[in-house]
Amino acid sequence: MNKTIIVSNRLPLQVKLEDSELEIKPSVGGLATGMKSVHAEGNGIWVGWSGLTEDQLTPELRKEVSTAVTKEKCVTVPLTKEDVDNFYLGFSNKTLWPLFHYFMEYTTFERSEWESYKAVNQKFADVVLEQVNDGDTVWVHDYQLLLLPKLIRDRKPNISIGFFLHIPFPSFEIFRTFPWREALLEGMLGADLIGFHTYDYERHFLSSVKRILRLDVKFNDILFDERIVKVDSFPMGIDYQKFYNAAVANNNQKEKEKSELQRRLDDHINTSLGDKMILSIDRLDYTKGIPKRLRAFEYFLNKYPEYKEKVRLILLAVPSRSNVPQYQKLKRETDELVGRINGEFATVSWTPIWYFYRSMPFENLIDLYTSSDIALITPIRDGMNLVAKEYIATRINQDGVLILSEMAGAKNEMNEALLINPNNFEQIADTIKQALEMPVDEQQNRIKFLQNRLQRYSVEKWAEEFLKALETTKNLDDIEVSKRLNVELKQEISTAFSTAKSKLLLLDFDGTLVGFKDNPKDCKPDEELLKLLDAIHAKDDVTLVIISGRDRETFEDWFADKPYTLVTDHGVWLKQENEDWEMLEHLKNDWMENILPILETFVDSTPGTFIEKKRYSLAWHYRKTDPELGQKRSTELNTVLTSLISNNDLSVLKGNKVTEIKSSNVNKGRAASRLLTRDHFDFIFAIGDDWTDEYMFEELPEEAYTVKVGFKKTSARYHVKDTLEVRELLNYFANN
Ligand code: GDG
Repeated sequence: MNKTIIVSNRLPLQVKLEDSELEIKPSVGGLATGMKSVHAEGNGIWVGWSGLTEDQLTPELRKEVSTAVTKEKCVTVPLTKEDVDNFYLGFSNKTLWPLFHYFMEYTTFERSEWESYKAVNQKFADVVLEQVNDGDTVWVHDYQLLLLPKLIRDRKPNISIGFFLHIPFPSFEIFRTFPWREALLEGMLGADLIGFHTYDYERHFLSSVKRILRLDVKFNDILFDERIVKVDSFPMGIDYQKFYNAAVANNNQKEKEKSELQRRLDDHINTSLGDKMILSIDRLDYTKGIPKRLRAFEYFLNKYPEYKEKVRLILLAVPSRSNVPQYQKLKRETDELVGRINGEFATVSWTPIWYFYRSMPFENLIDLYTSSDIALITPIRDGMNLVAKEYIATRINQDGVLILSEMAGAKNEMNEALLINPNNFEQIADTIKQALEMPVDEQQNRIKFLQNRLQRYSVEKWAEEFLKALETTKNLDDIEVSKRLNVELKQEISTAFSTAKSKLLLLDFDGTLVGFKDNPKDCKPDEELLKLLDAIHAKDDVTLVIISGRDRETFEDWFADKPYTLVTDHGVWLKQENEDWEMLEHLKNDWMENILPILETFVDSTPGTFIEKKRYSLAWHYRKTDPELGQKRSTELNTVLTSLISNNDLSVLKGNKVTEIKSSNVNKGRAASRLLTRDHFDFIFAIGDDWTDEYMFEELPEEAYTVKVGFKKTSARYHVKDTLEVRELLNYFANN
């Protein structure tokens, strides 16, 4: 039976060591809830670190942990203290976390920590690989495990892998500063589906993939390593019913059932009727904008002094990563600010800020959510922010106001909240006032909308949608229109080649025999290639043709003494062994003087592009420019040219990062057909990588072996991965 393996840095368990005694309880976080049904299903398991390092565990304790977690269908990844220091506190939290949240000034790039990050991702991979079988699904979570999808894929290519990032993916301008950026992207691309909270993060990721790895992206599909990787956004929800029900229970509880905190809150509400409570809850993290929020509250009290003694801010800051220096600094800053503001504004009967630096039990969280009139949630940058959603779910009478930062992923689905920019104190102060004065019916109208959505798109739904999308990626192979040229097929072709009496090989040059370079002039055939071609040509009854869009002059230079048949300029010129160049198509080139100035304006407005002038065609190359700009300009150029060339026998050919204008009645297909009429061939083989080669594939008889280089839509029968594999094929012919 196939299973789903969930992988995250931490297991959904709290494992603690108190006086050498183990204490293990299930954790109650959003992810654990969302995954509950997935995890419980069939023989699903969860892989992660227990929270205790190897040095803390005696062999007996290790066994005990293992037995206890196995009962919960979990498998631990053993980490040493050094791993945790370098991989988790170091690289994850001092490099990736600040960088992905746009805190460049907090980001450190330590080579040793990167090494540890790689090694620990490998440790996770080793544990997953012990558990996984073909047909299983693996769902990897978050920024600590960005390399894991590839590490699993490399060893188990046929399993379904999903990856979800819980934090923002930064813009290309930020991401490009990261020294090991290629490795991170490639790590993530090991997955079949990559999910983000919002479309913005998705778009930033695609932009980095295009610019850094220079991969082809079609809508939200990435063509990578002969696979299609899907990218999409799945905004994470909460366990709505759990929060709603808890709020109902809180509302119905009798006096003696109430928590101490609830009693204190009630006392306060009853003694200061009409006064309002503003709630703020976060982990104490610099991304959450706590100091700015405090300053904005101070600004509010100064701007609207009539609210002094009438409003109170409850600040719950949950301790987090307290051994990372930036978090220690933030703690000091928060303590000082609270002290200063309270000192400045407090009266005998009123303290403006109630500050809690601790984690509270769930029931106290509900006490706070249900007792507060306003939630003030103003992160500077936040992947999603579940607290905002939880506050809304607990408002059973649909009263209350949510003030939410535009920088939280949650704002996309929470338009009915009052959205603010966390850096704009004026706006925050005015919005707090607006919230304090908002009529109840308006509060209810807003909350109703928000609740409807949160109820529908709960965390269970989120997990379900993600897995459904992952399941559909399994059918993406159907898009593949050519068959992969595997070892058996290569042998079949090679045997057909050796037994045939008269063989025709049509080989495209750029992107097929040699890889692309920034400048097409640098693609000169290398010694190894020439040796291979010589060996093939030396065989009996072989007509070896290099058929290319290159101009005659270039090939005359590169293949000066070579006996191969050459077809240049997409089929204008033909050169056969011991013969002169022959013009296959009679062409004019007087149209060039009209088209050239247009291409020049495109070169001027698109840095990095250039024109290649051939005798009978003009090519505009845009491989070196920004990929999105290149794509956009090539579409524009196409429009301009189409209207201009309609009356001239010209056509526009879109090649691999090149647009070429040439005579309509010239193409590689026509040239190949002519060659076919000159002899009788009982073995025909054609290989090429781009659009211009499609003409050739289409013109050749059905029994011809046609091969596309790269994983693209094609009318060829087969495909190979890259130019390296083309060389391998040539070796088959040469050594047959
Ligand atoms: C990351 C991303 C993204 C808080 N204090 C207490 C407590 N909590 C619970 C809340 C909420 C969770 O912790 C916090 O979740 P957030 O989403 O607000 O923030 P991060 O921890 O930074 O989470 C974030 C999230 O991943 C999910 O993808 O939304 O953007 O940064 O559920 O209720 N729970 C208890 N006591 C507390 O004192 N029991």
